Amino acid sequence: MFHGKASNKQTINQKQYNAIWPNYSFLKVPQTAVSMVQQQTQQVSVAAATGLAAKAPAGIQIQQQRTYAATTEAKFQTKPYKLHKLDTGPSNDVTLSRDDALKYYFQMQLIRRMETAAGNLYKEKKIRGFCHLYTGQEACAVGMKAAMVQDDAVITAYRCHGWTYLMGSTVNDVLCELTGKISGNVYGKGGSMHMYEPHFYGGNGIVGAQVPLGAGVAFAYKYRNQKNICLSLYGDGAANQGQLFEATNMAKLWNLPVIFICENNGFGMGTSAQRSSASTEYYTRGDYVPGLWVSLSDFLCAFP
Ligand SMILES: Cc1ncc(C[n+]2csc(CCOP(=O)(O)OP(=O)(O)O)c2C)c(N)n1
Ligand SMILES: [Mg+2]
Repeated sequence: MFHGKASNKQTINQKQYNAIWPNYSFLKVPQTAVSMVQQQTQQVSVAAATGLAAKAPAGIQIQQQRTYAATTEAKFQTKPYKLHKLDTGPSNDVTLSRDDALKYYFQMQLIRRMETAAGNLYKEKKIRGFCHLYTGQEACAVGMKAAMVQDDAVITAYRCHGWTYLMGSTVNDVLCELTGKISGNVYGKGGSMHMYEPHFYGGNGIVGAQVPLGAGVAFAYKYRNQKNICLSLYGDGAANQGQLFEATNMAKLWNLPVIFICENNGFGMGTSAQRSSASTEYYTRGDYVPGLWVSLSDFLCAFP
């Protein structure tokens, strides 16, 4: 597996690439889309910075309503958690510093805008093949990334553009990958579903298949005595796959440092979770494994 930022990326030039993959090099690098994403995200972020002071809780003095420098942190209550085989859950009280708030808001805005650009490029037929967007689920990835420590790993299904950015790629890397360019995350050969970064194991197209792979990454950590975890993400549709239960069994049996995370967006290819699942309480599915339900849209629920 090669990574977008790996030094071996420079060893192949456009001429060599064209010789091997002639059909993929006719598209222009979508520079307009890239700069549009960056510009728009910057503007929204500045607007957010000015707005944060207005939301400061009572007791925090605001010197100037229109500057954010006066407010260094704010306290929030998360939406309630639901617990499975756990006596206590994480605290509902979260304190967020101004710098962190702006950083994570920026990341969520950037992913949203990058996905909008990707959606437009798809409609213009500049993205061929698959294009699964993460619109509406940005808070999940940004919250989880905020809680991860160095060398923690993540593996997900095919909605991977946002994760690829969070794990180290640039907007340019992602959009070039989507449009089949050599400057893409994996030389334009992976496309929407197959992007990678160090400690990011993709981007996987077979529903549910990434879950046991995530358990495998966790096994490697345990085997090497490395104090890291692997986040293994899947959807509500994938939740009914047999391999999930097999992976959960092995993970519990060997006490692997893995967290299985079901991102329930309510549908699997247009079929509602209620129609496909006998139980939609996915956080209890692990049976003997503790589970936690958190709001999909509340970034603060995953905040460390
Ligand atoms: C093994 C397998 N079966 C079927 C498919 C076709 N397929 C692609 S996406 C999808 C639905 C998955 O839904 P969900 O897990 O909820 O993910 P979401 O798209 O909602 O993120 C299916 C059945 C596939 N890719 N792999
Ligand atoms: Mg789904």
